[in-house]
Amino acid sequence: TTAPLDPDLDALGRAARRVLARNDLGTMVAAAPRLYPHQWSWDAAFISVGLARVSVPRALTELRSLLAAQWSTGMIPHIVFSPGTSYFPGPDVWGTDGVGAKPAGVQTSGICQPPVHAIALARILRIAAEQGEEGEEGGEALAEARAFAADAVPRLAAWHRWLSTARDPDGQGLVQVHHGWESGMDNAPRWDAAYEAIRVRQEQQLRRHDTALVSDVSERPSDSEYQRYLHLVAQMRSVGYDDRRVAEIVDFRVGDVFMTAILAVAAEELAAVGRDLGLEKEVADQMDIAARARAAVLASVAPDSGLCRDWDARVGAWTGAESLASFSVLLCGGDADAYARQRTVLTGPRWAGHPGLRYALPPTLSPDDPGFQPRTYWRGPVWPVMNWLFWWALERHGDHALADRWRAQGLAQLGDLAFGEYYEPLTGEPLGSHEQSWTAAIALDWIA
Ligand code: 9WN
Repeated sequence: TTAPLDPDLDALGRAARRVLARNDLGTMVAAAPRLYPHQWSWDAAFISVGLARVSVPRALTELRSLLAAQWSTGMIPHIVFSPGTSYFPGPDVWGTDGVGAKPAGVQTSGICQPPVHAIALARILRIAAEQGEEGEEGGEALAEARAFAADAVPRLAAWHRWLSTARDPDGQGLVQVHHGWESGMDNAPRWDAAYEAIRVRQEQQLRRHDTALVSDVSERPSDSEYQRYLHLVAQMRSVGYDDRRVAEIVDFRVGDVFMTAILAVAAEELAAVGRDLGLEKEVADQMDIAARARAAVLASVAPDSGLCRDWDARVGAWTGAESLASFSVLLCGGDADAYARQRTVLTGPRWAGHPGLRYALPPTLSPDDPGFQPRTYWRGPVWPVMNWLFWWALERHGDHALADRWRAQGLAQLGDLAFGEYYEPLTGEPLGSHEQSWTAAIALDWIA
């Protein structure tokens, strides 16, 4: 079944609210009802934007819960575990309980995810302001959001600082990830070379639930991919998740251009919020972080293709595998020519303009790429939440015509009311988890 081209937006909105309400565990929304029964870092940020369309206070609670799990280093962990539900790898595998940097009383993983949180905070403040100015009728939401922001800005500033220091030990400029999970694009082909170089000496017992929860195991990463994922977790655990030690010993250390582009815009969004609240101390620092991140993204652009590349820090070489992340200049801008060139390729027949696509939206890999797998996770499917992120960035750059087109196509895709985690780009079939929270959240933001 595929969605109609003119979805009923009222029905879509009602269904999206139901998904968020059903996945709400109280002070955190599970990323998905069965597959991901905990709070995920970047999911929580996107989810909070959708929640703000329903209730600004509930949206703030979502970010407050996540920030309560922030490590003293500044790192926001990629999972905050809810009690008593199953997911593999769970807290026993991560073994973060004795780690001094982790706040007591919460169970978390020991890695991070892309820093979209300040983007969410700025958007929530905007949504709150639409309900009324402070001190005027309807202004309670904005008052509450601004009070929350006064507390959140220094925390998010520390998070960004950690990314730009602890995660750039060589001063190369790109934010380094130690695990594909940190990129949020777990098994994207851009990580293949780094993963292939890993020798797993001791296979671990896999207690996966995910493969039983999707209709077809090929929608998920393979067991041999999971062995590598767990090998990296074991390495980080063996040195107590100490930033410096991990950077020395871990078998995966890649400068992630997409994460860096997100940091550039998130730091600017945070600076703007800080300025608005009179928190001048943070503003200059965040603008520096943004400038450095943006420069690193632009320096990654390959002269021949015009596309962005990641940096394999262990090998000391660019890795140029083409993927959605190759278009990171569309997120952070900074060079009109580079932007225009990437925009032309991404909207052209190799990508979102591919004639075989059900909807004219960018998939995670070009259908013309020999490695294109239309049903397999980050190796081909189209992810609604990525469409929202690119839409948001296009709007920010004033690229409204394309933004409008992608929003319309993105809404059409969601008209099936499945709220798929990802979609088969050629047929429009929902894949992975259904009732995925961030998919419902971005639908609510789009139709507001
Ligand atoms: C591992 C929750 C998360 C997303 C990621 C997505 C997937 C987890 C998994 O689900 O990753 O973090 O178990 O596969 O790749 O982007 O945040 O929705």
